[in-house]
Amino acid sequence: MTITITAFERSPDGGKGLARDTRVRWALEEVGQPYEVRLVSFRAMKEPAHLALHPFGQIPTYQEGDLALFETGSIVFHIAERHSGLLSDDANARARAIAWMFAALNTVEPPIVNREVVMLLERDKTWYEERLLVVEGRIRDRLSELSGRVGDADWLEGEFSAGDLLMADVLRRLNGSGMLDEHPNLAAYVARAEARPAFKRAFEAQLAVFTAATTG
Ligand code: GTB
Repeated sequence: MTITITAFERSPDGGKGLARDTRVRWALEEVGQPYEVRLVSFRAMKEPAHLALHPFGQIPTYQEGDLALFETGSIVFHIAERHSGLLSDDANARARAIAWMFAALNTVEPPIVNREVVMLLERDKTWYEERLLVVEGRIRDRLSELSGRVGDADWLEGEFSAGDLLMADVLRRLNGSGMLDEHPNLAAYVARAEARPAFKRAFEAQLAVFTAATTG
């Protein structure tokens, strides 16, 4: 059955792979599943046809036969459950990997997104610098904790898993901030993840959308 995901017609990141379709593309590449991409404009995302797939009018969505999913956590989990390569067959290892998936999305990603919101929408406020320090402090707390846990391991729980995929993709949003470099083991963790052939294919695929849009 054909898998179709949605992605931005024009990603505001200019092809840096920061929009969340990248993690879905990456998961599909890791398990060797081909997929098609339907590009949507910001306007189309808020129209009834897309809202039927995604109640919040966002990307990415995932369609496979009569199954339609939204939320990257659920999509990556679905892919990992249906195909081998992202979740261990061992029940406890699998449960721990799932815990890291939730940790990536519920504990680490929120302060990182908050920083982006502050930088995007609050830059003109008199209290901007002060607020940014507070928000970055919350990220630094999480990074210190995560760094302590990762130590010198390659991945969070032995083998690379869907937990690593989501965690690394979340941390990628800090590329260029300097904050990851404060923890060389986390910077190396993200670099290790980005060096995976599946990530590279996913990255190139999302970049191709941007390149086609700017040269076409
Ligand atoms: N919790 C949802 C999930 O994990 O699927 C969040 C989905 C989401 O935030 N989607 C964003 C979206 O559709 C795109 S990824 N936004 C449009 C809207 O809400 O109207 C977020 C994103 C967008 C752009 C950049 N960038 O340009 O750097 C980075 C991340």
